[in-house]
Amino acid sequence: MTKKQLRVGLIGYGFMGRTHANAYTSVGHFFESGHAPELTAVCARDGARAKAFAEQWGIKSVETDWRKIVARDDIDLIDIASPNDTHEEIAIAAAQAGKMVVCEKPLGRNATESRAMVDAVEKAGVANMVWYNYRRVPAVTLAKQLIDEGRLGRIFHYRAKFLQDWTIAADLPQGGEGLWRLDKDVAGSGVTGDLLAHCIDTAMWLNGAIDSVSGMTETFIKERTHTIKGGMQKVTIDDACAFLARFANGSLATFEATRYARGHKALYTLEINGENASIFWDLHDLHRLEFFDHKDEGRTRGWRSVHVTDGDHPYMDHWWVPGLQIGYEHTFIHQVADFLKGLDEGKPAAPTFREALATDLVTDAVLKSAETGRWEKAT
Ligand code: SOE
Repeated sequence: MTKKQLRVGLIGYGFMGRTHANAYTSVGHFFESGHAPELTAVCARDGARAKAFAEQWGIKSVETDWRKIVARDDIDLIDIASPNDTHEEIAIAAAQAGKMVVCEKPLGRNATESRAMVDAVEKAGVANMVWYNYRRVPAVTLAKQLIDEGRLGRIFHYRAKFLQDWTIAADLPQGGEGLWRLDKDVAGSGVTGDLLAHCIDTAMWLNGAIDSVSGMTETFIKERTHTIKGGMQKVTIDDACAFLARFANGSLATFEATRYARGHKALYTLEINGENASIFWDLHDLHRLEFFDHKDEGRTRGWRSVHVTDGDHPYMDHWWVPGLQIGYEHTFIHQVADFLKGLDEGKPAAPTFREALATDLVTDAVLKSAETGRWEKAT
């Protein structure tokens, strides 16, 4: 098959830049598509480090100004994997230049920025997608299939949490590489936009729209030294957030995220309780889906642990033989595979910018509710 080249300009070489670079590099070995991605250029402010990254990943060209990469004729797709405060400006410029745009989550620092990004890609008519990778864990995609098939019946409860512990130390600075997530000006918010955004995206994909929320947040360490601004500066991100939600389908939900759960590094769990069945999933055991089906014969009824590695499980026919697991990095490969499939079929891969805006409307409503002390509409 003659493949259409998809020349990617990657902006950012941090943790997410690496997950994306790995996805573009690997996808063609495992998934068939009429489109072949090629990492054409990488862009980051630090030229020497961008060059080292380019050498490591076999990328021929390096830029240090994102405007240059956006203006290049030999780039079809701009991939934004740089900190959150850069997303809006780059995405809008890329769309105006007629490039396809994919963007790390959260789309914008708030829904106002995200809306402007949605408008730009829709006006330009360019393909777009936001990297919400946890949808592409095969066990989570299996949960989606079971829900869509009606196996759970009416859904009563949704429960999600994302727990970390990496910011407990009071002498951890804010700002700069790796620590911009603690700086509200750059990140937009703390755990709400960074961690709960994942939980909300998965939740609305599995269980439909969230109608209203009631949230609380806390900033445990009030001041930290600032790597860029210097000196002690007030910390204005939310270190922890918990919220209640009502889904449009009538189900009730609890969500929690924190960077202060000692001992937890990235514990993302979700549980859904329906009339007929329940589902539980845990990122630390990501290849398993726990499933309880009330229709099972009574004496042997119980939670079953499905090892989601068989050829009839989502995505798994592209990998090894049944029983052999895949991991975190594969979720990004799946996301690129779905994007390429979308290009082949002329159907956008989810979540598009517009679909991801819905998540930012929820996170904005949660943060507003934490301030007002009232329930807030999330749509
Ligand atoms: C934060 O530590 C973080 O890296 C998030 O930014 C990612 O989106 C999440 O998947 C893992 O945790």
